[in-house]
Amino acid sequence: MLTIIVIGDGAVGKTSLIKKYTKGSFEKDYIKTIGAQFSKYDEDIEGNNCKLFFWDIAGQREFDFMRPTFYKGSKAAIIVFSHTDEESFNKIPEWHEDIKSHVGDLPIVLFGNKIDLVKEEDTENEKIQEIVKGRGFLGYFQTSAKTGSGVYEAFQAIIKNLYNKYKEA
Ligand code: G3D
Ligand code: MG
Repeated sequence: MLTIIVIGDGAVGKTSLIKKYTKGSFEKDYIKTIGAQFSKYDEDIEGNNCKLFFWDIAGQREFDFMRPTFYKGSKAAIIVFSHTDEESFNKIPEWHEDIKSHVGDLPIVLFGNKIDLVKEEDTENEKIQEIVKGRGFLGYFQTSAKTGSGVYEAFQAIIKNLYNKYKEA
């Protein structure tokens, strides 16, 4: 089982992205009181069945005490920000430090979601590339959970990375 945490500010599109990628076929559990959601999904990679487990951690800071439980056992992380929400971009370092403090170095990819709502030339690509390089993220993908643009490629990047890392184990 490969556990991937999906984090980022509220309303950036975490749940929608997971839904889109899994075509809604995930088994979903929802912890209402804390807003956390976990999704199980079976995927065939090169003919091998992989069990993916996505954590969609709610942004509410009052549930910070629950965070270590979520992070435990995670093998990779997806940090999501929205192109329509500058604050969600500015929070990337905080989310990254949060991951590092709980699980250390994990492969991380960055998703810039809601690309359908902005013009390409309005995205701050230099600033984004700077943070990707500076923090050693595996990659950056522009996604739209609404149109589906980029979603498959983005998830595949992290899943393939994990698959290659763990297939020998
Ligand atoms: P979260 O899980 O990160 O909190 P959600 O975010 O997946 O719940 O999405 C928050 C809102 O943004 C939802 O709108 C959702 O439909 C919308 N959304 C998510 N991704 C995209 C995207 O790529 N493009 C556009 N245009 N909208 C997106 P509602 O209105 O349902 O609250
Ligand atoms: Mg959500």
